[in-house]
Amino acid sequence: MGTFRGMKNSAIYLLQCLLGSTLMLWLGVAQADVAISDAWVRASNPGQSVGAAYLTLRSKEDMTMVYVETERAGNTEIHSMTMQNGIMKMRHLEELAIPANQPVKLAPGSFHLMLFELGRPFKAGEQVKFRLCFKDKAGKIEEKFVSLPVKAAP
Ligand SMILES: [Cu+2]
Repeated sequence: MGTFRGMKNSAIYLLQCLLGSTLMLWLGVAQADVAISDAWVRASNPGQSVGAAYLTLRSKEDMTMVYVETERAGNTEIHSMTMQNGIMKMRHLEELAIPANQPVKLAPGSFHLMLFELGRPFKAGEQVKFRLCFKDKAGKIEEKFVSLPVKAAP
């Protein structure tokens, strides 16, 4: 525990992240020291296949968010959003940097978590579990489990 295993293993850690949390527990992946606030999932309508979730991330050390999943969506991506000639453009990011002591805000009109292949709709008042994976400066993967409340868009 706590020993530096070298950059070579970071790809293996990331693979563990993709393989799911049961295996993660067996392999002893550390809990990420990242604070989460202002977190919510946008309420969705029946038949809607795509949704969004928002949160603010804070870390005392440089961290990178590399993977997000929830059991309520078939696929989850980190997206950025910018205006280009009056048109909203979304881009899929492989990872999102969280510089030390600088909150990174995922909010409507900006960065967000895009949720694809939704099953049942997100109803206001529900809690939705997410697993977030982060990479620290040494390349070690750490995870964090959070429950996000569903809210109607403001
Ligand atoms: Cu998006």
